[in-house]
Amino acid sequence: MASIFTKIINREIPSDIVYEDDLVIAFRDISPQAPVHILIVPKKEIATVNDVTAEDEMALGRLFTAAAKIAEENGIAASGYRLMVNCNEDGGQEVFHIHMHLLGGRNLGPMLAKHD
Ligand code: DGP
Repeated sequence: MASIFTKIINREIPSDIVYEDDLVIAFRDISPQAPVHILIVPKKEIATVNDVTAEDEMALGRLFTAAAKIAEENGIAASGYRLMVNCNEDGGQEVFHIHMHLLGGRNLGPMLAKHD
């Protein structure tokens, strides 16, 4: 079954798309955790980082090129931002189609929540 992000890529589900090229698409997260929260997604449906192969390197490298462009366009390149990729349960992954979170527009604080 197609992932929810494949449905966004195919325009079967609406989203606020901010960038698209031959290999990746980027759209605003439905539940933003920061003033700028954009998901950058390879068009190829790869479930998790564990499923990445060498043939995916071009598309996955493109996530960074796109992130830099999108950060600049959203005015957060100089102030800074965080790029995040979650994997499986302990990583907090909810959508099993690899994606990079681009978060910024405020100071994001420590990288991880503190736990005992
Ligand atoms: P992760 O936990 O890393 O798998 O993040 C999944 C993100 O996807 C989460 O921040 C919410 C977002 N999301 C889930 N469904 C949709 C959707 O239908 N549209 C958009 N724009 N974002 C979605």
